[in-house]
Amino acid sequence: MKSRDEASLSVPISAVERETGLSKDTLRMWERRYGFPTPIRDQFGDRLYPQAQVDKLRLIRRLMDQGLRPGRIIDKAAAELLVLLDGTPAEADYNPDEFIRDLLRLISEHRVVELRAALQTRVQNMGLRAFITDLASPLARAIGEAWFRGELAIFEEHLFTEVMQNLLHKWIGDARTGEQRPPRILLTTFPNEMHALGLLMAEALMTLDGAECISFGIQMPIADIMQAALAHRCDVVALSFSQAYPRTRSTDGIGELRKALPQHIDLWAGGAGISRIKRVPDRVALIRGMDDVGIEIAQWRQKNAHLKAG
Ligand code: B12
Repeated sequence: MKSRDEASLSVPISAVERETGLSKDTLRMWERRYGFPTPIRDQFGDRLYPQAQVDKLRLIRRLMDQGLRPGRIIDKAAAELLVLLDGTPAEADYNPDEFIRDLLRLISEHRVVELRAALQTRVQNMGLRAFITDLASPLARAIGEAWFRGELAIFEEHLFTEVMQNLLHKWIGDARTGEQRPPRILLTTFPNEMHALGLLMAEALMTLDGAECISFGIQMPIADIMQAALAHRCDVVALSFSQAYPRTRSTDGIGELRKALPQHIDLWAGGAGISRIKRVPDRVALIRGMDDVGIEIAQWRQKNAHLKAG
C-alpha cells in the first residue's frame, strides 16, 4: 500500500511523457523489460510516477540523446547517471553566444577540421536534442546574418552548411535505434526551396522521438510527393519552408497537396517560412517550434493508438 503523500507527489504517465520526451509505450515497455520505472497506481489503477523516478527518467533520456543505450544505464542510480552526464567538465564554461562567435571565427579562418570537431564535441556534451532545439537554429541565423552583412563569403557559408549537413546525417544515423515505430514520416521541401538544414533538424528530432523518417531531401514536386507517400505507406508528409520561400507559393502548394493526399495521411509544415502563411487549410498542422515536434508525434500516436491492435 502506498502512502497518500507518495501518491500526491506522483504524476500520471502523460505528464512523464511530456516532461521526459519518452513515449508512454516506451515507459510501459521498460517497466516490463527492465523492471524500471516502478509506478504506483491510483484508485482507478492508472500509473502514477514518483517525482524521483521522473528525475531519473529525464537523466536517462539525456544520456540516450548522447548515444547511450537504455539497457546499459537503466539499473544505475540517479547519482551515477549524473556523474556520466557530468563527465564533460568543460560544460560549466559553455556559453552559447561565445560558442557561436568561435564557430564563425573558425569558418572565416577556414579551419574546417576544427569546425567539425567543435560541433561534434558540442553534440557529445549537450546531446543531440538540446543541440537541435537550443543551438542549431540560432547558429544558422548567425551564419545568415554574417553572410548578409558581408562578413562571410558565399563559399564560407556553403562550407558551413555542408559540414552541418554531413554531421546531421551522421547524427541521425546514430540516433536510429532499430526500434523506430510509427508514424512513418516523409520529409521534403517543395521545388525551389533549397534550404535543407531545417529539414534535417526536424528529421533528427523525429528520429530521437522514435519515429520512422524517410527523407527525400529538397525540391520534390507535389506529384512525386504523392507517389512516394503512397509507395512508402507514409502516415505523415512533413515539409520545411525557409524564410526565403514565397508565401503565396507555400500557401497554394500546401492547399494543393492537402487536397491531393488521402485523408489518412497527415500533413505537417515547419520552418521560419510558415510564420507568414495566412490561410491554413483544414487538416494541416503548422509546427511553430522545435519543441512542438515531440508533441505532434505524441498526439499522432494517441490518435492512432487503435492501429496497433489491428
Ligand atoms: C544556408 C543558407 C542558404 C543555402 C542553403 C543550402 C542548403 N543546402 O541548405 C543557399 C546558399 C542555397 C541559400 C540560398 C538562398 N537563400 Co539562404 N540561407 C541560408 C541560411 C544561412 C541557413 C538556412 C537554413 O537552412 N535555415 C533553415 C533552418 C535552420 O531555419 P528555420 O527555417 O528557422 O527552421 C527552424 C525551425 O523552424 C525548424 N524547421 C525547419 N523546417 C522544419 C520542418 C518541420 C517539419 C519542422 C517540424 C520544423 C522545421 O527547424 C529550424 C530549427 O528550429 C539562412 C539563415 C537563416 N536565418 O536561416 C539563409 C536565408 C534563409 N537565406 C536567405 C536568402 C535570401 C536566400 C536566397 C534567396 C539568396 C539568393 N539571392 O539567392 C537563396 C534562395 C534559394 C532557394 N531558392 O531556396 C535569407 C532569407 C531572407 C528572407 N526573409 O527572404 C536568409 C534568412 C539569410 C539572410 N539573413 O538574409 N541559402
